[in-house]
Amino acid sequence: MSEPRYRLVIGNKNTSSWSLRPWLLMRRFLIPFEEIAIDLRAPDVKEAILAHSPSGLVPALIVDDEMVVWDSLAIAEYLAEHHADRTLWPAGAHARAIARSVSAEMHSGFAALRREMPMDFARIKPVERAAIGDAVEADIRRIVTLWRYCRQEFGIGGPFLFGDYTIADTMYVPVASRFRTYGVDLAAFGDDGTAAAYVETVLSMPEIADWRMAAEAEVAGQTAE
Ligand SMILES: N[C@@H](CCC(=O)N[C@@H](CS)C(=O)NCC(=O)O)C(=O)O
Repeated sequence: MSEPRYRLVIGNKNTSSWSLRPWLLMRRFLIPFEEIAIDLRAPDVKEAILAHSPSGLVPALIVDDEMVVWDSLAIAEYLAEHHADRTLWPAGAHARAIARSVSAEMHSGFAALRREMPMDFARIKPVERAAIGDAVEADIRRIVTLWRYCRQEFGIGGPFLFGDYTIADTMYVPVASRFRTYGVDLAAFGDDGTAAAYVETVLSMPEIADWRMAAEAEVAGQTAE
């Protein structure tokens, strides 16, 4: 059976955190795809996205020009189901259930962190500890707890949340980027070094270097405008 033709509709690499998730998942698991890039700052952005994605949001995955899967987590689930030979979710029912729980928690939660510290992948702009409010602090503390728990309970076989890289990591990579670019000292939020090491691990992935290069080019282009 031939591989499906995948086209992934994504937004700007510097700011579109939801786009980064399936992009990284596909790159990491060597699932070939073409990119359809939408400039989310363009005046006709809604029409441009709606030409591909019925939700009017990115990311969306076009399969064989026949169907569209939209929403980052639905795309991840679709790929896990259709590439069952690759462990996009961890092996083992217990680990899989926890990986799904932490992924869903990211997908539906951490509103304060997302609002106050939007992904700005290629710009370093540290925030003072005193400027971090209670709601963002609670989000950061919860993420540190969750990362420590996954690493300790399930991470024995490798440096990622469940050992090897899975969908759970893909969901949290944009958070790691925020901690880096906003200069968040995770030790001040309950980290014993585990979460800081995890940030280092995910941001050192070679696929992330490619994404960062593109994000930096975008930012340089905007500065020149
Ligand atoms: N729950 C969605 C969120 C998608 C989303 O909010 N995408 C943003 C970009 S990161 C978007 O398409 N914004 C375009 C707009 O609002 O016009 C997912 O997980 O894919």
